[in-house]
Amino acid sequence: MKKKIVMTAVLLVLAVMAAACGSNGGNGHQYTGEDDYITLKCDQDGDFTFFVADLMALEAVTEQIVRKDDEGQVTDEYPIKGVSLEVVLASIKKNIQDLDTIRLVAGDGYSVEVPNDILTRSTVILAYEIDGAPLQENTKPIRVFIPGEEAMYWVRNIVEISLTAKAASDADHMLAQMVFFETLQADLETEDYDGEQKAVPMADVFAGVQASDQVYLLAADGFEKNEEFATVMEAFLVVEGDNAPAFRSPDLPRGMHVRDLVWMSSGDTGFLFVERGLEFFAQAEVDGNTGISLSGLVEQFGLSADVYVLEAADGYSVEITKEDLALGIVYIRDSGEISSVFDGLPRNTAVKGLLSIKAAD
Ligand SMILES: Nc1nc2c(c(=O)[nH]1)N[C@H]1C(S)=C(S)[C@@H](COP(=O)(O)O)O[C@H]1N2
Ligand SMILES: [Mo]
Repeated sequence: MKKKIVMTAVLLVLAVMAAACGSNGGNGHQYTGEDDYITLKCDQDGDFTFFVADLMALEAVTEQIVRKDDEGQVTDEYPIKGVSLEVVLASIKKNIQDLDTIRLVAGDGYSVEVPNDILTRSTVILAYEIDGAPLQENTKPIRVFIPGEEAMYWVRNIVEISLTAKAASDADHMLAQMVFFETLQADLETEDYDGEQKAVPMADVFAGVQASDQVYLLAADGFEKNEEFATVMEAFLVVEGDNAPAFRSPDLPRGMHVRDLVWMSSGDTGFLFVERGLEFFAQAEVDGNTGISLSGLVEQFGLSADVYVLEAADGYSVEITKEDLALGIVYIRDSGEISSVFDGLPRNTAVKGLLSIKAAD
C-alpha cells in the first residue's frame, strides 16, 4: 500500500517535470513562428509579408514592460522579447525616419494610429515573447509594445501595420468651414443607444462633407487621435448620456471609444461641440456673455480667410472681416441657442441659431 503511494508520487513528479520542460508553446513543441505572419502595408510600394519566423531571425531586443495606472502606480511588470520596427524596416531597405505615422491593426477590429511624435521619441517593438513564453492564442502572431507610452498602443493580435511616409506637402490641412454641432443636431435624427443614451450615426453628421481618409478627434482632457474615416462612418456619435458627446460603436473594441469630445474634423470641415468646448477652448466675454473666442478657433484649426461668413440654421448670414472676428465669441444663450456676439459691432452680427462659419472666397 505504502509502496503504491510512493510510486504514484514519483510518477506525478516526473509528469510535472515533463510538462515544465515542454511548456514552450504547448504540445511540447518549440514555437517556430513559421505558421504566423503579419503584413506591412506601405503607402508607396505595396505589401510585405513577414512570418514571425522572419522576425525571430532579425536582431532581437528585450525590454522590461512596466504597466502603470492613471495615478502612476505600477500595476504589472514583465519582460518581452522581439524586434524593433526600425530593424524590420531596415531589412526591406526602409528608414524609420521617413515615416510620418503608422497604424497598428489587430484581428479583433482594434486599430490605432501612432503619431509622429511618439515614433520619433520611442521604440516600437514587435514582440513574439512575453514573460519568457511564446504569445497566447489571442495575442498572436505579434503584440506591439511602445515602452513608456500609453497601453492603448500595446496592440495584441497584430495582423497589419500600415506605414504612411512623410508627405511632401500638407495642403489638405486647411478647413473651409466650421460647424457648430448643437445647431446641426437639431436637424439630425437621434436613435436609442445602449440603454439610456441617444446617438446619431456618424454618417449623418458627415453627410455632404468633403472628407479626407482620416477623422481627427479632440477630447476635453486634451486627448487627440486620428481615426480612419471608413471606421468612423460605421460608428455613432453619442449625444445624450454619460461623457457625451462621445465616439462609440457596439462593433468597436472599447479601447477605441473616445468620450467628452470638444472637436472633430475631416477634410474641409470641422465640428465644434460648443457646450463641452466651453470648458476647453480659450474663453472670452462680450456684453456679459461668456463664450469661445472665434479668432482663437479659426487660428487653432486653420480656417483662414480675409472675410468670413457666419450662417444661421434658418439661412440668415452675415460677413465678418478677419479683423472684426477677433471681437467675437460663440456662446450659448439662455434659450439654449448657439449664437455669436461681437464687441461693438452692429446687432445684425449677433447670429441666433449659429450653424457655421465659412471662409468667404
Ligand atoms: N488587439 C487588441 N489590442 C489592444 C486592445 C484591444 O482591444 N485589442 N486594447 C488596447 C488598450 S485600449 C489597452 S489599454 C491595452 C490593454 O492591455 P492589457 O490587456 O495588457 O492590460 O491593450 C491595447 N491593445
Ligand atoms: Mo485602453
